[in-house]
Amino acid sequence: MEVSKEDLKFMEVAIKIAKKGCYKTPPNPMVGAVITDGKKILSKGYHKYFGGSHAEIVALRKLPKTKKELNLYVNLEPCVHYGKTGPCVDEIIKSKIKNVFISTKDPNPLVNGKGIEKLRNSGINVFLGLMEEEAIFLNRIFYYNQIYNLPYIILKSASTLDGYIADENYKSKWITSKETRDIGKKLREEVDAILVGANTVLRDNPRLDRIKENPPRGEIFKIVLDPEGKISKDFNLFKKGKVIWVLKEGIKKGTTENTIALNYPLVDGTFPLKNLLKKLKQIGINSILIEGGSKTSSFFLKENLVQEIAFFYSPKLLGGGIKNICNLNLSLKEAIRVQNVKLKKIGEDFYLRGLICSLELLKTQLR
Ligand code: AOF
Ligand code: ZN
Repeated sequence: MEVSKEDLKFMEVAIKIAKKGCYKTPPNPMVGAVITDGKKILSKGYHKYFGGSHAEIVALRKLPKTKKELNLYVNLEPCVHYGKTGPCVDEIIKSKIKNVFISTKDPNPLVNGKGIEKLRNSGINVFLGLMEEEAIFLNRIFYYNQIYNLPYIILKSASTLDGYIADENYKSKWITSKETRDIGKKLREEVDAILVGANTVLRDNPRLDRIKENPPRGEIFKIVLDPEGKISKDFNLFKKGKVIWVLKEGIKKGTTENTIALNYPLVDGTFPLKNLLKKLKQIGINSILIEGGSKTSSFFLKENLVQEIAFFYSPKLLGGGIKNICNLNLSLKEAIRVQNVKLKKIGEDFYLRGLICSLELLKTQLR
């Protein structure tokens, strides 16, 4: 059987309904499932929230009785493991589904091809790779987490068109408009944690809260890189949520119920960032938004630990001041490539979103 235009259309629906789980499924992926009789959709389902039923099970439960052979479209390989729910593959095998269309393998080591193998071994036809790129893009945080076992990092900045986040004296606090800043704040809903350097805290005293919490997702983590222990618990960010206070070895700050202090050696002015990220992943942080400042952002970029950028630009020029990124001094040949770039206009301002992490690379890791 060849994959047809109709099949693509059904997978498009699966991906569209998967998005309904947006912000509620992490650390699980967004998954949608569509069951058809080959001509029309008989039932649909999506993974609604972390710990909830898997998409395929939701769709199977809603399926009307039929004697026909059925097709299933799902943007992630059905699971074979017992996690918070039972294996989807077993339920598919018990049903009338004879053809399963899947966008990509599940990189979760507990699944990773075993679902496809079990389906095939029980006589079900499996078609792999339908809308692969769209599916990886949708769940890029999940794929990155599973493949590299590190948190996915989004770097945010708000600057003038020539890349200045403040004037020389840090006097210009707001560069972009209120409307743009509110959109910037919504980025916090996409991630488990926000990371800033201590200087940003000392200068702006930000709260770093989400606009709205998103149960059953836990409270946001606020990570502060404070090598010299310059900040204190009087700052706003300690008022709500959980704080991870990263300090130079030897500097003591007490760990409380809502504050975890971590100590690392400082080499050339920076922490061993990859080790820190591994630790944060163990704590349960799968995605991080870096919200400043300039040096903090640049250290992560330098170590190739940033996967995505969200840059806001105001149509102004300063010609000098504090740059959004500094000290990288790359040659054009070494320049960090930004792909899948999307640009949106917000009033006078611009919102640019792009990937540093290559979808192609993630794709090759799945094979
Ligand atoms: C599916 N369908 O809708 C989703 C899947 O703890 P659990 O039982 O929810 O399992 C979570 C893992 O299952 C997750 O890491 C991913 O590998 C897979 N997600 N699989 O067949 C779904 N959400
Ligand atoms: Zn499942």
